[in-house]
Amino acid sequence: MHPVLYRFALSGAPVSSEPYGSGHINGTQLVVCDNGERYILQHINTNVFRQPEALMRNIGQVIAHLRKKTCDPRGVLQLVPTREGSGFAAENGEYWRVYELVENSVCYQVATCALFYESAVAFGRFQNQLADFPADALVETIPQFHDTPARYAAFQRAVAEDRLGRRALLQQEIAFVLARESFAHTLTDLQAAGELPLRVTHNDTKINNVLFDATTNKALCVIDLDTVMPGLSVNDFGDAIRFGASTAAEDERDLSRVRFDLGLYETYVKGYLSTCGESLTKTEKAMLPVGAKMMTLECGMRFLADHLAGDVYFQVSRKGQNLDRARTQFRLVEEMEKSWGQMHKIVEQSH
Ligand code: ADP
Ligand code: GN1
Ligand code: MG
Repeated sequence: MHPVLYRFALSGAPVSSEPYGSGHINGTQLVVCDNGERYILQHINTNVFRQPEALMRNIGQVIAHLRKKTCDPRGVLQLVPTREGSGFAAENGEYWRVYELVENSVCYQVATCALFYESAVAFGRFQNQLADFPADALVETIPQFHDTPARYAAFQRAVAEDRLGRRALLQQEIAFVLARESFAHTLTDLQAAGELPLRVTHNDTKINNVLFDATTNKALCVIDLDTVMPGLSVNDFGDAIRFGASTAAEDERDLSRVRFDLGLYETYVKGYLSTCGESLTKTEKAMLPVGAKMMTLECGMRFLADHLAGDVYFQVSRKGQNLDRARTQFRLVEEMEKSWGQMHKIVEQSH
């Protein structure tokens, strides 16, 4: 048992603590107490999150706001304070937090169509419930996270540096990105012109960051709030599409298996707009397809830049994995471009 547990105001004495779930960032443990109560203990990864105290302030504020709008006790994560009343415990530069376990819940790594719809309902509700929260009160825990022109500039630097001499073999992929430079500015330009509002965004809108009711498979709540930051709603939407509306894994090598599934896209649009359609502006709705393509292109650029730099950010388990990842993203971008008219039509017909 980790001694830090005794600093939290648990309802009983902890009797076991075991690794739990399949998250890749934080260390997550399931804690069981002698009275049967169960908790989630998380060790915050301070290599990824450099400002853990600001991060915990963000989470605390967002949870408090969501709580005001949610009747279901399982509808929002609940932090367990330390005995001194803090939302986290710090020990020798290590940071810990405890959540109440959401009972009778399940987390899926792979989506079916019905689960994908439900995840859209959950992320839409999250956006809707936070629409009146002052997004600029949150700290940008990873600065310029979805500043696509800044990501583009970083990509250009990686190409220029060509640290491992890989550039010569990547002419096609590099040209693919360079041809889309002006597109990369679309959303940041609209934001600068005041046409897209700053929102509270989640920034990791995958299906495995939603808990579902184990009996009904209805979405209960959004978890993994570490990357909650000010941002653009369409980017959260876009990241969910990038990951969830592909027919293949992110690192698939056989590109003939990588398709952008318009049916899954439509499913997500419908679920998302069913819960947040009313709080999005006309421009935000119109820009949903742009968000999908932007997040896919941006992620592809990040993978390719990392491949050029020698795999320093995204972990690889085999040689060339970041290049494979970049290629799947570019294939999806191409497919979105072919379906561009339909992508817009689906949004127009869904609200
Ligand atoms: P990571 O940043 O590592 O992905 P998450 O916060 O997503 O960490 O948590 C990892 C896993 O732990 C989740 O996928 C989920 O299975 C489980 N989990 C996290 N919080 C809770 C909770 N409050 N109740 C039940 N399960 C949870
Ligand atoms: C990272 O850790 P994971 O897989 O949830 C990355 C995302 C990328 C994703 C691509 C903090 O997320 O932005 O879309 O990889 N998160 C961070 O697989 O950089
Ligand atoms: Mg997670």
